[in-house]
Amino acid sequence: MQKQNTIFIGKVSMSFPELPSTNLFAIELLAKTQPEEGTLISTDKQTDGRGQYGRKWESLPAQNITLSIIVYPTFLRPDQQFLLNVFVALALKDTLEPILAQTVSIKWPNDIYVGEHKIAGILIQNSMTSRQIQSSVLGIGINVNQVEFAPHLPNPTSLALLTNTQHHLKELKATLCYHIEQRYLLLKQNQIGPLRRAYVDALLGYQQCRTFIDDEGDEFRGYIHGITQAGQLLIGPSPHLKLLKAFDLAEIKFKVDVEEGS
Ligand code: BT5
Repeated sequence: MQKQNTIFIGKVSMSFPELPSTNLFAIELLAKTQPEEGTLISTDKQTDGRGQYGRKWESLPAQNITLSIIVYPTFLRPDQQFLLNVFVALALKDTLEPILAQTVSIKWPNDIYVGEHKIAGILIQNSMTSRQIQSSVLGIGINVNQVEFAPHLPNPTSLALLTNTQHHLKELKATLCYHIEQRYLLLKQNQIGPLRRAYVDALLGYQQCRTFIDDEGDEFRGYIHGITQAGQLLIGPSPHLKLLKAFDLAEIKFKVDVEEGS
């Protein structure tokens, strides 16, 4: 894999043998100082990895990527925060697809999938005023060389499982930084239309009939048509019919049919 240089992402890099959570460390750092934009915090052993809504991210020591990057997207309004998910998810796709030589999808809103299996997760934590996003911690976990996972994880996979080979973590991190920077620069240049288009095109189940679970636990079938400005998922009853309903993350779960997967 080719190592690509960056201008600011990962130029300041802090690496720790062990941390509870790289996101937590980054948030604490932001409370104390103003770290350089692009500061990267990584650890070999994350003992209290966080997912969304208090969920956990589980990663065996020294086998995977667990890192956080600090950026200052002050050019975004609070109602545009979903665009941070968009650019980070696309950067992960850019990073993983050439290695895997197969399609990498984004399971709305921010999980990274190969087939019906989860290879990476994103946790973005923002600090904002009523007018702008002040700082953002981009937390990324990628399953790289781990080949055995706890049985309670629903559908994990890793680069090693998919390629039958071990991967160089430092090089992979450098490639990820490069793609994060490229996509971030597009966002900063206001290339919102192309970024949103690429995100929607990459959605797992886009324009396919899938099963969803609403906030009352009821299952229903529908077609993913895209996302709203705020990043809600648009689901319609047929591939073309324009009778759409927009769902927030808290309202809906996306059922993954693991048995259908790769
Ligand atoms: C995520 O949350 O997928 C976000 C994960 C972000 C992790 C990074 S690591 C560096 C940084 N520091 C942190 O503390 N966090 C970030 P969510 O969409 O809520 O998914 C969490 C769910 O994924 C869990 O409830 C499990 O079901 C599943 N899961 C946990 N670990 C996994 C793994 N290694 N591979 C696949 N699935 C996993």
